[in-house]
Amino acid sequence: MTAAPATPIAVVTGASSGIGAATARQLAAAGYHVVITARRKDRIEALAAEITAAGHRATAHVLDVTDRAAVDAFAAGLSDFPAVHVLVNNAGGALGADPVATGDPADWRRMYETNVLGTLNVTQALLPALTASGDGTVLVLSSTAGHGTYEGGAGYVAAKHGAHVLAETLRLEIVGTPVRVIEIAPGMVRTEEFATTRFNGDTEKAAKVYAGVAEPLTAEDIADSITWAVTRPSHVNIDLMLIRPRAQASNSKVHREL
Ligand code: 8X3
Repeated sequence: MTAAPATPIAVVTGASSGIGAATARQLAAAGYHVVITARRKDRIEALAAEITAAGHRATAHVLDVTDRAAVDAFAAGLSDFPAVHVLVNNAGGALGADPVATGDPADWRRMYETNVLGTLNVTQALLPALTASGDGTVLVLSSTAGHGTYEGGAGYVAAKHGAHVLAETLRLEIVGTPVRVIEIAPGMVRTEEFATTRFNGDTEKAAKVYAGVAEPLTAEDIADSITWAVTRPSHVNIDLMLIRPRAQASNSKVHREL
């Protein structure tokens, strides 16, 4: 009798809400043992319990992707698993929407730290395990903000361009190894926290982002694309998928019914 193949492991960062949580749910349903990471312990533990109750596999691990020592310790702990096949670098986000003339450098720094250095930290730490799996995937959640700018967006746009460049460069550098690099670049996605965090808890400003837009994308739409991309046969590399709602023609051209 041959042994059953080990369940593939998928690590998802920033999985406490939104796209990260939806991705954890969908990858678990697709057969991955998901390792759910984020800073908020209660949220990721509740999500892991929900996924487990649904008959799938999940483990929660508190992690701040900007803390390199914590990331290294997390990666070392993953050696309990036989192999790590997928890393979804989802942790990140936007802070502020001020023009360049008045933007807060602290917001810019924090966005670079989470969106770029956070992705760098986790990718560097897990690349050996992903390579050792013989069939690894590094997925970077960038944004349409990584592919064009808009007024008031420069700090976030600069950080997401950084995430895009990280993905594109890594793909060049590791070609020939058994690891592919996928970039998913969503446009307007309405999640419970993205815009509220951006506007420092101001729900009125956050609501304006989606005002009159019939159907912004949902976290589930993006999780669906992520799950599709990572479940393609391993020789197929979806380099980049740029996804917008039908009502959004560009970063700044949005149809609103007001
Ligand atoms: C989210 C897209 O338009 O808020 O990554 O920059 S946008």
